[in-house]
Amino acid sequence: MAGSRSSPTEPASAATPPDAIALDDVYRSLDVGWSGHDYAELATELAPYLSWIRAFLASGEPLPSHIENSGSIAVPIGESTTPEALFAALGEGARFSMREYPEYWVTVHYPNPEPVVTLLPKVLPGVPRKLLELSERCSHALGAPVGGIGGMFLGWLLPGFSWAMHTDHDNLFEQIATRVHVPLITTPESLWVWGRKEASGTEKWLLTTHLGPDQVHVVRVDVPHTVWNGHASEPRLHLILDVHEDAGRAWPYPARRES
Ligand SMILES: O=C(O)CCC(=O)C(=O)O
Repeated sequence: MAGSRSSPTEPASAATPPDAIALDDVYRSLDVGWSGHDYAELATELAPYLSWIRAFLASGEPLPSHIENSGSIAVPIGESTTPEALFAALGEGARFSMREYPEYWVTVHYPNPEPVVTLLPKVLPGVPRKLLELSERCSHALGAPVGGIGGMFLGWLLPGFSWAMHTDHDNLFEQIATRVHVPLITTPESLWVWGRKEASGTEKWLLTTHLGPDQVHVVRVDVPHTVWNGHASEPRLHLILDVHEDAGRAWPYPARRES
């Protein structure tokens, strides 16, 4: 189970903190048997979500962010919900602010020191058929449920955006130790990063990798991590699915056999 997994960043003793993370300890590439055509169909079915993101960005409305002239927007996929219902489900500790627009709400909350911006469309087109198929294929390949209502979102990063390094298994809003990422818009300058935080708060980036498009990537988020869109002008968009390891198997998953 998730609680028994080893942490590659856990020091053997306080005197010997790790100075490296092996990719195999935190990442898997997953073969779900999809072709480029399948990924293109998925992208087409997700197009309405992109329209909302682009409309919000074009509106000139403020995008709260800890990085000047940059930012991130998350958009849940699946069933329509209201900000009140979304955050009520998380209990009393969940504080948020919101702005209402004709087609969506934009909420801001603080699971970590930086603001997290979520765009909630008022009327959703339902779960795209290809996304259901992808979730089933991922669930089958991993042996744990993947995605589902509340566990599927799009993550848009403006150029220059990066989170502070964090973990997700231990915070009120997430409680997820492993995620699936499917890059929809990306450039080689967009990186996934694992590392550690010094006692002083200083971050050490120990391992970086680019998650390529038209592929399914499995990443550990119970190890300190961040993402970085290092491109000067292009955004990055990933489809992100939670892996519900409490209801199935957990890390480590077998490594993919290269043919
Ligand atoms: O890729 C993203 O947009 C978010 C990744 C991340 O930091 C997370 O899943 O915790």
